Amino acid sequence: MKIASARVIVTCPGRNFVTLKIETEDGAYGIGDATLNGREKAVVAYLEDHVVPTLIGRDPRRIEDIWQYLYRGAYWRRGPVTMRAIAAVDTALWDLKGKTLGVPLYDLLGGKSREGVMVYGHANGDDIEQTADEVQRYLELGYRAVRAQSGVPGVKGAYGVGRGQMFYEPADAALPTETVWSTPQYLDHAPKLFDALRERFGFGPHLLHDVHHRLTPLEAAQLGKSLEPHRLFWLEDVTPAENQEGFRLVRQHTTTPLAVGEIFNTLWDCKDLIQEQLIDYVRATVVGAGGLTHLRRIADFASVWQVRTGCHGATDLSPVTMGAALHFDAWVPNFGIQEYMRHTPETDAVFPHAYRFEAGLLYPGDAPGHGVDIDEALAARFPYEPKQLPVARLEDGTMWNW
Ligand code: KDG
Ligand code: MG
Repeated sequence: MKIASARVIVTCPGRNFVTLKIETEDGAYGIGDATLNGREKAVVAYLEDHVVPTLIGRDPRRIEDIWQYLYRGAYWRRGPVTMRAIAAVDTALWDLKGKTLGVPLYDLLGGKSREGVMVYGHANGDDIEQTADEVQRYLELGYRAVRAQSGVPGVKGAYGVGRGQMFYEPADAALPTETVWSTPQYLDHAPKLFDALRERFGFGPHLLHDVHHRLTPLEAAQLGKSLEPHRLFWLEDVTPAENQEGFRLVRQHTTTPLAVGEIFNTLWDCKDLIQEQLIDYVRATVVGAGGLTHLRRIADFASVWQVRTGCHGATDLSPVTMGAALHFDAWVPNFGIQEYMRHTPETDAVFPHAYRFEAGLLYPGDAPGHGVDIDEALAARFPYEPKQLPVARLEDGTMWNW
Protein backbone atom coordinates (compact mmCIF):
# COMPACT_ATOMS: atom_id res chain seq x y z
CA MET A 1 0.00 0.00 0.00
CA LYS A 2 1.37 3.43 -0.97
CA ILE A 3 0.32 7.06 -0.52
CA ALA A 4 -0.53 8.48 -3.94
CA SER A 5 -1.60 12.00 -2.98
CA ALA A 6 -2.13 14.34 -0.07
CA ARG A 7 -4.22 17.48 -0.56
CA VAL A 8 -4.94 20.43 1.71
CA ILE A 9 -8.54 21.68 1.62
CA VAL A 10 -9.36 25.10 3.09
CA THR A 11 -13.00 25.98 3.66
CA CYS A 12 -14.96 28.59 5.62
CA PRO A 13 -18.52 27.38 6.33
CA GLY A 14 -18.95 30.05 9.03
CA ARG A 15 -15.31 29.78 10.16
CA ASN A 16 -12.05 28.61 8.60
CA PHE A 17 -11.02 24.96 8.62
CA VAL A 18 -7.92 23.32 7.15
CA THR A 19 -8.25 19.63 6.25
CA LEU A 20 -5.70 17.18 4.89
CA LYS A 21 -6.91 14.34 2.68
CA ILE A 22 -4.47 11.47 2.10
CA GLU A 23 -5.25 8.98 -0.67
CA THR A 24 -3.65 5.67 -1.54
CA GLU A 25 -2.94 4.26 -4.98
CA ASP A 26 -6.05 2.10 -4.75
CA GLY A 27 -8.36 5.02 -3.90
CA ALA A 28 -8.72 4.57 -0.11
CA TYR A 29 -8.47 7.80 1.88
CA GLY A 30 -8.28 9.28 5.35
CA ILE A 31 -8.73 12.86 6.54
CA GLY A 32 -7.12 14.93 9.28
CA ASP A 33 -7.71 18.39 10.77
CA ALA A 34 -4.92 21.00 10.59
CA THR A 35 -6.85 24.11 11.71
CA LEU A 36 -4.93 26.71 13.73
CA ASN A 37 -7.35 29.50 14.57
CA GLY A 38 -6.24 32.83 13.09
CA ARG A 39 -3.03 31.33 11.65
CA GLU A 40 -4.52 28.83 9.19
CA LYS A 41 -2.36 29.71 6.20
CA ALA A 42 0.88 29.05 8.11
CA VAL A 43 -0.12 25.40 8.51
CA VAL A 44 -1.27 25.19 4.88
CA ALA A 45 2.20 26.32 3.73
CA TYR A 46 3.96 23.97 6.19
CA LEU A 47 1.96 21.04 4.89
CA GLU A 48 2.07 21.85 1.18
CA ASP A 49 5.71 22.98 0.99
CA HIS A 50 7.39 20.69 3.51
CA VAL A 51 5.27 17.69 4.46
CA VAL A 52 3.18 16.54 1.51
CA PRO A 53 6.16 16.00 -0.85
CA THR A 54 7.76 13.65 1.73
CA LEU A 55 4.61 11.52 2.05
CA ILE A 56 4.18 10.42 -1.55
CA GLY A 57 5.11 6.77 -2.05
CA ARG A 58 5.25 5.95 1.70
CA ASP A 59 3.40 3.03 3.25
CA PRO A 60 0.48 4.66 5.13
CA ARG A 61 0.26 1.74 7.56
CA ARG A 62 3.52 2.84 9.22
CA ILE A 63 1.88 5.54 11.33
CA GLU A 64 4.47 5.56 14.11
CA ASP A 65 7.41 5.73 11.74
CA ILE A 66 5.83 8.58 9.75
CA TRP A 67 5.13 10.46 13.01
CA GLN A 68 8.76 10.08 14.11
CA TYR A 69 9.97 11.04 10.63
CA LEU A 70 7.98 14.28 10.67
CA TYR A 71 8.81 15.11 14.30
CA ARG A 72 12.51 14.26 14.42
CA GLY A 73 13.10 14.85 10.74
CA ALA A 74 12.13 18.53 10.86
CA TYR A 75 15.01 19.18 13.28
CA TRP A 76 12.95 22.24 14.42
CA ARG A 77 10.74 20.61 17.03
CA ARG A 78 7.34 21.35 18.51
CA GLY A 79 5.27 24.52 18.14
CA PRO A 80 1.63 24.92 17.07
CA VAL A 81 2.28 25.02 13.31
CA THR A 82 4.57 21.97 13.14
CA MET A 83 2.47 19.91 15.54
CA ARG A 84 -0.80 20.70 13.76
CA ALA A 85 0.70 19.62 10.46
CA ILE A 86 1.90 16.38 12.07
CA ALA A 87 -1.53 15.94 13.69
CA ALA A 88 -3.28 16.25 10.33
CA VAL A 89 -1.10 13.52 8.78
CA ASP A 90 -1.40 11.29 11.84
CA THR A 91 -5.20 11.64 12.09
CA ALA A 92 -5.63 10.96 8.38
CA LEU A 93 -3.47 7.83 8.65
CA TRP A 94 -5.39 6.45 11.66
CA ASP A 95 -8.63 7.15 9.77
CA LEU A 96 -7.28 5.39 6.70
CA LYS A 97 -6.13 2.39 8.73
CA GLY A 98 -9.54 2.07 10.35
CA LYS A 99 -11.29 2.29 7.01
CA THR A 100 -9.04 -0.22 5.28
CA LEU A 101 -9.45 -2.70 8.17
CA GLY A 102 -13.17 -1.89 8.49
CA VAL A 103 -12.98 -0.98 12.21
CA PRO A 104 -13.74 2.15 14.23
CA LEU A 105 -10.75 3.97 15.72
CA TYR A 106 -11.69 3.13 19.29
CA ASP A 107 -11.12 -0.53 18.44
CA LEU A 108 -7.68 0.20 17.02
CA LEU A 109 -6.79 2.04 20.23
CA GLY A 110 -7.76 -0.90 22.43
CA GLY A 111 -11.52 -0.91 22.52
CA LYS A 112 -14.16 1.10 24.33
CA SER A 113 -13.88 1.84 28.05
CA ARG A 114 -17.32 3.52 28.00
CA GLU A 115 -20.24 3.89 25.63
CA GLY A 116 -20.81 7.65 25.68
CA VAL A 117 -18.53 10.45 26.85
CA MET A 118 -19.62 13.26 29.14
CA VAL A 119 -19.38 16.65 27.49
CA TYR A 120 -19.66 20.24 28.66
CA GLY A 121 -21.25 23.12 26.78
CA HIS A 122 -20.56 26.87 26.94
CA ALA A 123 -22.98 29.20 28.71
CA ASN A 124 -21.96 32.78 27.94
CA GLY A 125 -23.74 36.00 28.84
CA ASP A 126 -23.26 39.75 29.02
CA ASP A 127 -24.11 39.58 32.72
CA ILE A 128 -24.79 37.04 35.47
CA GLU A 129 -28.50 36.75 34.73
CA GLN A 130 -27.98 36.10 31.04
CA THR A 131 -25.30 33.50 31.80
CA ALA A 132 -27.63 31.78 34.27
CA ASP A 133 -30.38 31.65 31.63
CA GLU A 134 -27.88 30.06 29.23
CA VAL A 135 -26.89 27.47 31.84
CA GLN A 136 -30.56 26.63 32.19
CA ARG A 137 -30.86 26.16 28.44
CA TYR A 138 -27.97 23.69 28.40
CA LEU A 139 -29.43 21.77 31.34
CA GLU A 140 -32.74 21.55 29.51
CA LEU A 141 -30.87 20.12 26.51
CA GLY A 142 -29.62 17.34 28.79
CA TYR A 143 -26.08 18.54 29.52
CA ARG A 144 -24.65 17.39 32.86
CA ALA A 145 -21.76 19.84 32.78
CA VAL A 146 -21.67 23.49 31.72
CA ARG A 147 -18.87 26.03 31.47
CA ALA A 148 -20.08 29.45 32.65
CA GLN A 149 -18.56 32.80 31.62
CA SER A 150 -20.07 36.24 32.02
CA GLY A 151 -19.26 39.82 31.10
CA VAL A 152 -17.50 41.73 33.87
CA PRO A 153 -19.01 45.13 34.79
CA GLY A 154 -16.87 47.91 33.32
CA VAL A 155 -14.73 45.54 31.22
CA LYS A 156 -15.23 45.87 27.45
CA GLY A 157 -15.29 42.51 25.64
CA ALA A 158 -14.40 40.29 28.62
CA TYR A 159 -13.44 36.74 27.59
CA GLY A 160 -16.33 34.39 26.99
CA VAL A 161 -19.13 36.78 26.10
CA GLY A 162 -20.89 34.98 23.28
CA ARG A 163 -22.00 36.06 19.84
CA GLY A 164 -25.22 34.35 18.83
CA GLN A 165 -26.98 31.41 20.42
CA MET A 166 -24.97 28.24 21.17
CA PHE A 167 -21.98 29.51 19.17
CA TYR A 168 -18.94 31.29 20.54
CA GLU A 169 -16.51 32.41 17.89
CA PRO A 170 -13.69 34.66 19.06
CA ALA A 171 -11.86 35.05 15.71
CA ASP A 172 -13.96 37.93 14.46
CA ALA A 173 -12.00 40.30 12.20
CA ALA A 174 -9.17 40.43 9.66
CA LEU A 175 -7.14 42.50 12.14
CA PRO A 176 -7.30 41.65 15.86
CA THR A 177 -10.08 43.30 17.84
CA GLU A 178 -8.78 45.17 20.92
CA THR A 179 -10.38 44.19 24.22
CA VAL A 180 -9.75 45.49 27.75
CA TRP A 181 -8.98 43.50 30.87
CA SER A 182 -9.22 44.40 34.55
CA THR A 183 -8.04 41.75 37.01
CA PRO A 184 -9.42 43.46 40.17
CA GLN A 185 -12.91 43.74 38.67
CA TYR A 186 -12.81 40.16 37.41
CA LEU A 187 -11.65 38.77 40.79
CA ASP A 188 -14.51 40.61 42.45
CA HIS A 189 -17.08 39.43 39.89
CA ALA A 190 -16.28 35.72 39.31
CA PRO A 191 -17.38 34.44 42.77
CA LYS A 192 -20.66 36.38 42.39
CA LEU A 193 -21.36 34.52 39.15
CA PHE A 194 -20.95 31.14 40.85
CA ASP A 195 -22.89 32.28 43.97
CA ALA A 196 -25.82 32.97 41.65
CA LEU A 197 -25.46 29.73 39.69
CA ARG A 198 -25.22 27.47 42.74
CA GLU A 199 -28.16 29.27 44.31
CA ARG A 200 -30.30 28.76 41.21
CA PHE A 201 -29.18 25.26 40.14
CA GLY A 202 -27.83 23.69 43.33
CA PHE A 203 -24.83 21.33 43.33
CA GLY A 204 -26.25 18.77 40.86
CA PRO A 205 -24.82 20.06 37.58
CA HIS A 206 -21.05 20.20 37.08
CA LEU A 207 -19.89 23.78 36.58
CA LEU A 208 -16.63 24.77 34.89
CA HIS A 209 -14.91 28.11 34.33
CA ASP A 210 -12.13 29.35 32.04
CA VAL A 211 -9.79 32.17 33.14
CA HIS A 212 -8.04 32.15 29.73
CA HIS A 213 -4.52 32.77 31.04
CA ARG A 214 -5.39 36.18 32.54
CA LEU A 215 -4.00 35.91 36.10
CA THR A 216 -0.62 35.75 37.80
CA PRO A 217 -0.01 32.62 39.91
CA LEU A 218 -0.83 34.49 43.13
CA GLU A 219 -4.06 35.96 41.72
CA ALA A 220 -4.95 32.50 40.41
CA ALA A 221 -4.46 31.09 43.91
CA GLN A 222 -6.76 33.77 45.33
CA LEU A 223 -9.45 32.97 42.75
CA GLY A 224 -9.17 29.21 43.32
CA LYS A 225 -9.65 29.78 47.05
CA SER A 226 -12.62 32.08 46.60
CA LEU A 227 -14.32 29.50 44.34
CA GLU A 228 -13.80 26.50 46.63
CA PRO A 229 -17.30 26.75 48.16
CA HIS A 230 -18.79 26.48 44.64
CA ARG A 231 -17.12 23.09 44.05
CA LEU A 232 -16.24 23.56 40.38
CA PHE A 233 -15.56 20.57 38.14
CA TRP A 234 -12.52 22.56 37.03
CA LEU A 235 -10.96 25.98 36.82
CA GLU A 236 -9.16 26.31 33.50
CA ASP A 237 -6.03 28.17 32.37
CA VAL A 238 -5.76 30.17 35.58
CA THR A 239 -2.30 31.41 34.63
CA PRO A 240 -0.09 31.00 31.55
CA ALA A 241 1.59 27.59 31.64
CA GLU A 242 4.86 28.35 29.87
CA ASN A 243 6.14 28.61 33.43
CA GLN A 244 5.02 25.20 34.67
CA GLU A 245 6.41 25.98 38.13
CA GLY A 246 3.89 28.81 38.50
CA PHE A 247 1.23 26.18 39.14
CA ARG A 248 3.03 25.08 42.30
CA LEU A 249 2.04 28.30 43.97
CA VAL A 250 -1.57 27.95 42.84
CA ARG A 251 -1.73 24.35 43.99
CA GLN A 252 -0.32 25.11 47.44
CA HIS A 253 -3.23 27.44 48.14
CA THR A 254 -6.34 25.88 46.68
CA THR A 255 -8.16 22.56 46.30
CA THR A 256 -10.21 23.80 43.33
CA PRO A 257 -9.43 21.30 40.52
CA LEU A 258 -7.17 22.77 37.83
CA ALA A 259 -7.26 22.17 34.06
CA VAL A 260 -4.80 23.44 31.50
CA GLY A 261 -3.45 22.56 28.09
CA GLU A 262 -5.57 23.64 25.11
CA ILE A 263 -2.47 25.34 23.69
CA PHE A 264 -0.06 22.51 24.56
CA ASN A 265 1.61 20.82 21.58
CA THR A 266 3.52 18.00 23.23
CA LEU A 267 4.09 16.12 26.45
CA TRP A 268 7.04 18.41 27.07
CA ASP A 269 4.63 21.31 27.71
CA CYS A 270 3.03 19.50 30.64
CA LYS A 271 5.62 17.00 31.88
CA ASP A 272 6.30 18.83 35.16
CA LEU A 273 2.66 19.83 35.64
CA ILE A 274 1.68 16.17 35.44
CA GLN A 275 4.44 14.45 37.34
CA GLU A 276 4.31 16.94 40.19
CA GLN A 277 0.51 16.57 40.29
CA LEU A 278 0.04 20.32 39.86
CA ILE A 279 -3.04 19.86 37.65
CA ASP A 280 -6.05 17.54 37.55
CA TYR A 281 -6.98 17.65 33.86
CA VAL A 282 -4.87 17.98 30.73
CA ARG A 283 -6.71 19.72 27.88
CA ALA A 284 -4.54 18.74 24.91
CA THR A 285 -6.46 17.33 21.96
CA VAL A 286 -5.84 15.53 18.69
CA VAL A 287 -5.16 18.52 16.40
CA GLY A 288 -3.19 20.47 19.00
CA ALA A 289 -0.86 17.74 20.20
CA GLY A 290 0.40 15.94 17.12
CA GLY A 291 -2.51 13.57 16.52
CA LEU A 292 -3.64 10.40 18.27
CA THR A 293 -0.14 8.94 18.29
CA HIS A 294 1.17 11.63 20.63
CA LEU A 295 -2.07 12.38 22.49
CA ARG A 296 -2.33 8.84 23.79
CA ARG A 297 1.29 9.09 24.95
CA ILE A 298 0.35 12.18 26.98
CA ALA A 299 -2.71 10.40 28.38
CA ASP A 300 -0.75 7.31 29.38
CA PHE A 301 1.89 9.45 31.09
CA ALA A 302 -0.86 11.43 32.86
CA SER A 303 -2.56 8.26 34.06
CA VAL A 304 0.46 7.41 36.21
CA TRP A 305 -0.26 10.53 38.32
CA GLN A 306 -4.06 10.24 38.17
CA VAL A 307 -4.38 13.25 35.89
CA ARG A 308 -7.40 12.91 33.65
CA THR A 309 -8.16 14.08 30.11
CA GLY A 310 -10.38 16.98 29.07
CA CYS A 311 -9.94 17.44 25.33
CA HIS A 312 -10.29 20.93 23.92
CA GLY A 313 -13.39 21.08 21.74
CA ALA A 314 -14.05 24.68 20.80
CA THR A 315 -15.60 25.48 17.41
CA ASP A 316 -12.18 26.17 15.89
CA LEU A 317 -11.45 22.46 16.14
CA SER A 318 -13.14 20.95 13.14
CA PRO A 319 -15.62 18.05 13.26
CA VAL A 320 -12.66 15.91 12.13
CA THR A 321 -10.87 16.60 15.41
CA MET A 322 -14.12 16.11 17.32
CA GLY A 323 -14.70 12.73 15.69
CA ALA A 324 -11.14 11.53 16.35
CA ALA A 325 -11.21 12.91 19.92
CA LEU A 326 -14.44 11.04 20.66
CA HIS A 327 -12.87 7.72 19.67
CA PHE A 328 -9.92 8.58 21.91
CA ASP A 329 -12.33 9.57 24.75
CA ALA A 330 -14.26 6.32 24.37
CA TRP A 331 -11.02 4.37 24.83
CA VAL A 332 -8.85 6.38 27.24
CA PRO A 333 -8.94 4.84 30.74
CA ASN A 334 -8.25 8.16 32.53
CA PHE A 335 -11.04 10.06 30.76
CA GLY A 336 -12.33 13.18 32.48
CA ILE A 337 -14.65 15.15 30.21
CA GLN A 338 -14.87 16.39 26.60
CA GLU A 339 -15.56 20.00 25.62
CA TYR A 340 -18.33 20.29 23.05
CA MET A 341 -19.14 23.53 21.30
CA ARG A 342 -21.63 22.98 18.54
CA HIS A 343 -20.71 23.78 14.98
CA THR A 344 -22.98 25.72 12.65
CA PRO A 345 -25.33 23.75 10.36
CA GLU A 346 -23.11 24.81 7.40
CA THR A 347 -20.05 23.26 9.06
CA ASP A 348 -21.95 20.08 9.89
CA ALA A 349 -23.03 19.84 6.24
CA VAL A 350 -19.46 20.20 4.95
CA PHE A 351 -18.25 17.56 7.45
CA PRO A 352 -20.85 14.75 7.61
CA HIS A 353 -20.15 12.75 10.77
CA ALA A 354 -21.12 9.63 12.66
CA TYR A 355 -20.96 11.14 16.17
CA ARG A 356 -24.17 12.15 17.95
CA PHE A 357 -25.28 13.85 21.17
CA GLU A 358 -27.77 12.31 23.56
CA ALA A 359 -28.61 13.14 27.17
CA GLY A 360 -25.37 14.97 27.95
CA LEU A 361 -23.12 12.41 26.28
CA LEU A 362 -21.49 12.24 22.86
CA TYR A 363 -21.20 8.90 21.09
CA PRO A 364 -18.46 8.42 18.47
CA GLY A 365 -20.55 6.09 16.31
CA ASP A 366 -19.32 2.80 14.87
CA ALA A 367 -18.26 3.85 11.37
CA PRO A 368 -14.78 2.64 10.33
CA GLY A 369 -12.01 5.17 11.03
CA HIS A 370 -13.02 8.33 12.92
CA GLY A 371 -16.36 8.53 11.15
CA VAL A 372 -16.02 12.09 9.78
CA ASP A 373 -15.90 12.91 6.08
CA ILE A 374 -15.60 16.06 3.98
CA ASP A 375 -17.96 17.06 1.18
CA GLU A 376 -15.39 18.66 -1.10
CA ALA A 377 -17.88 20.15 -3.56
CA LEU A 378 -19.73 21.89 -0.73
CA ALA A 379 -16.46 22.94 0.95
CA ALA A 380 -15.43 24.69 -2.28
CA ARG A 381 -18.48 26.94 -1.99
CA PHE A 382 -17.09 28.52 1.24
CA PRO A 383 -13.80 30.29 0.41
CA TYR A 384 -11.23 31.26 3.07
CA GLU A 385 -11.93 34.45 5.05
CA PRO A 386 -9.04 36.11 6.92
CA LYS A 387 -9.98 36.27 10.63
CA GLN A 388 -7.75 36.67 13.67
CA LEU A 389 -8.20 36.23 17.41
CA PRO A 390 -8.62 39.37 19.55
CA VAL A 391 -5.90 40.87 21.72
CA ALA A 392 -6.28 42.20 25.28
CA ARG A 393 -4.80 45.23 27.04
CA LEU A 394 -4.95 46.32 30.66
CA GLU A 395 -6.84 49.55 31.33
CA ASP A 396 -3.61 51.57 31.14
CA GLY A 397 -2.88 50.18 27.66
CA THR A 398 -0.36 47.47 28.65
CA MET A 399 -0.56 44.38 26.40
CA TRP A 400 -1.97 41.42 28.29
CA ASN A 401 -2.88 37.80 27.58
CA TRP A 402 -6.06 37.42 25.59
O1 KDG B 1 -9.13 29.63 19.30
C1 KDG B 1 -9.20 29.92 20.66
C2 KDG B 1 -10.30 29.09 21.30
O2 KDG B 1 -10.12 27.74 21.02
C3 KDG B 1 -10.32 29.30 22.79
O3 KDG B 1 -10.52 30.65 23.10
C4 KDG B 1 -11.45 28.47 23.39
O4 KDG B 1 -10.53 28.74 25.57
C5 KDG B 1 -11.23 28.12 24.80
C6 KDG B 1 -11.90 26.91 25.28
O5 KDG B 1 -11.71 26.56 26.44
O6 KDG B 1 -12.62 26.29 24.50
MG1 MG C 1 -10.01 27.44 27.26
